[in-house]
Amino acid sequence: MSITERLTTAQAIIRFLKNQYVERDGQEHPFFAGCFGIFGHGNVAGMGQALQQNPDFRYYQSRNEQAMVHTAAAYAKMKNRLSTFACTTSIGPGATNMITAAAGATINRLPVLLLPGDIFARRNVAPVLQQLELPYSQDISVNDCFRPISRYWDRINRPEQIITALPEAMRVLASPAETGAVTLSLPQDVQAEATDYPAALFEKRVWTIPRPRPDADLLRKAAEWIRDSRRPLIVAGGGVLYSEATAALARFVEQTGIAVAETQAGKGALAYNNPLSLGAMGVTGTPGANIMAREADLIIGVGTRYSDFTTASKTAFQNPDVRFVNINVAEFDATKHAALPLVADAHVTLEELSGALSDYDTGEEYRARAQRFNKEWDAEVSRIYNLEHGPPISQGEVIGAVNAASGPQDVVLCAAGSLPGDLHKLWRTRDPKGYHLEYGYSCMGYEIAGGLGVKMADPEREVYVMVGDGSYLMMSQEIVTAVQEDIKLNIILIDNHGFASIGGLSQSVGSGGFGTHYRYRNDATGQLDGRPLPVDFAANARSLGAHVIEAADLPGLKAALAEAKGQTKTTVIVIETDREQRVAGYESWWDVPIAEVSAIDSVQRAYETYEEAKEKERYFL
Ligand SMILES: Cc1ncc(C[n+]2csc(CCOP(=O)(O)OP(=O)(O)O)c2C)c(N)n1
Ligand SMILES: [Mg+2]
Repeated sequence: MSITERLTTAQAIIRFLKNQYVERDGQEHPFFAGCFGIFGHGNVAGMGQALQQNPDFRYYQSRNEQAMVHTAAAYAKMKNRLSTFACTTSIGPGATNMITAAAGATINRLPVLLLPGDIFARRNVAPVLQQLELPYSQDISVNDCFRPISRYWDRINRPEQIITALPEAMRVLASPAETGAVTLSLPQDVQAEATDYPAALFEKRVWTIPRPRPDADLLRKAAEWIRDSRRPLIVAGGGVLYSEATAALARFVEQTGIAVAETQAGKGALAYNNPLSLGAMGVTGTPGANIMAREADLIIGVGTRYSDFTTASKTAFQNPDVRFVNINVAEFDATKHAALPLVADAHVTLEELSGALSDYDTGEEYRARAQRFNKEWDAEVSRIYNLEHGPPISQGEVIGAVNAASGPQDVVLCAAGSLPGDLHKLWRTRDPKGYHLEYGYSCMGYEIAGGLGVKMADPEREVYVMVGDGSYLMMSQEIVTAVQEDIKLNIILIDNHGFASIGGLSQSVGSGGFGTHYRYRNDATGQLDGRPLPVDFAANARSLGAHVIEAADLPGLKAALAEAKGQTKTTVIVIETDREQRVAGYESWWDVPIAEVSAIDSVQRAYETYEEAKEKERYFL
């Protein structure tokens, strides 16, 4: 007779999760660091009860369901996807609050396990509080909204269904190619129901994260393409970091002399001062990266999904003969741009390519040119770091001060606004995990919640969360969670009275910044162009339990950053900046459609330049 154990569905889920491990390169890691949750009637008696009786699977409280998924995703990103959190919520709004961050996790290819409560499977008491009723079906709840943004989605209508659902959930979460948000919808009655589970379900399982090698013929061909190219360029994406391939990349680059441009997720793949580092690529890129990309006859994309910010809306690669070799563990990404696809792990593929290219070098001229770009860019960064603007000072100076104050191992973190572009260009990254940008979804509100996840993943590093006033107002409440867990974040809050980023964009499309300032409604104009709104960010952060320092100028900011270093609790530094003192764009373009007809002259003019620029967009077939 097989051995069974009588548990509720929720208890069995926790028992299973506790026993899941992943292994890569011979090293084993527990896959789940615990469970974030906010309780309501949809999970308090099910998952809540199960967590209570499993204190070794730690429960973390959050202020907002979206935030806790950001935290889990940031944690997973920092751990190179080898570990994450589960997230439990009530039904209805508690569940759907997770959707925004779940989409972010899937887009960024980061594993998170979502366990939203769901309406009664039993149905007799329907409609329950917070239930969506539809006249045409009883088989739908708001949790069906998770389907398009989940890499695996299931609804558990009977306790025994988890016996087959949980291993599938793990297969997807642990797969470098498939990973993203995984949703198991848990009807509130089913969570609390018990059955006899096979004991084997709870045995320790180790999921091996493989390092698939490329097809031998394709690898040979890729080496030929590289040998034949005169102007190759590597585009390094997040996959380089997740695969822990940065040292292999540095060796490959040193050996071959091929220069590297980095995407937002790939920044840090190469140290900023490596002579073959061209820095940021694309819309928010450096002149060197964008000029060399424009001329390149071969792009070697490593672990990149080629977002429009990387490809400058498909205008970045202008050489008529350009070809692509893509190294990617996901076939979906490997085949983009009609590339020669090396569907494989970045680390082992770079090593195999190194072996196949022992006779290859880009040559002195190429190397010298890349090095010149690297040096010139560093001088430009220094110029922007030391602008001596204002006060209010410039955002570039703030970035310079934070970079100087942070140690090489420390982490800067950001997600939305004008900061990501400026950081992509200006941050001097000294460690592969030193730069953490959520720029797949660029979700305002990720910053502080994400900072929490990074610090939980690596408490030894100082974490510098850089957040705009707009993002802060959208989601800052996780300061409370940081205080609750005694987790120290350094939060640099940049107050520029609204949306510098979208304000600038609005100007560039001819709309003059409409709707992007934080100002009172003006009775005279009827518009939002009155006095500035009187938000007291320092008082706000202090009220949540943070230590707060207000800085008025650059010396004040530097002193604040020094003081923050000595602090043991989460510290918020508030600094006002001049939103009009922007960092320029360099040799790139972004497709933001402009009104084809308009009553406003500036829009008409912007449309004409837009039409012209759009002609550079290419298909790669
Ligand atoms: C959740 C969400 N809503 C809207 C946007 C579009 N958006 C991008 S940046 C931005 C403004 C950000 O303002 P702030 O944080 O103050 O940064 P700043 O632009 O001033 O640098 C907006 C609204 C977004 N990225 N995320
Ligand atoms: Mg702002």
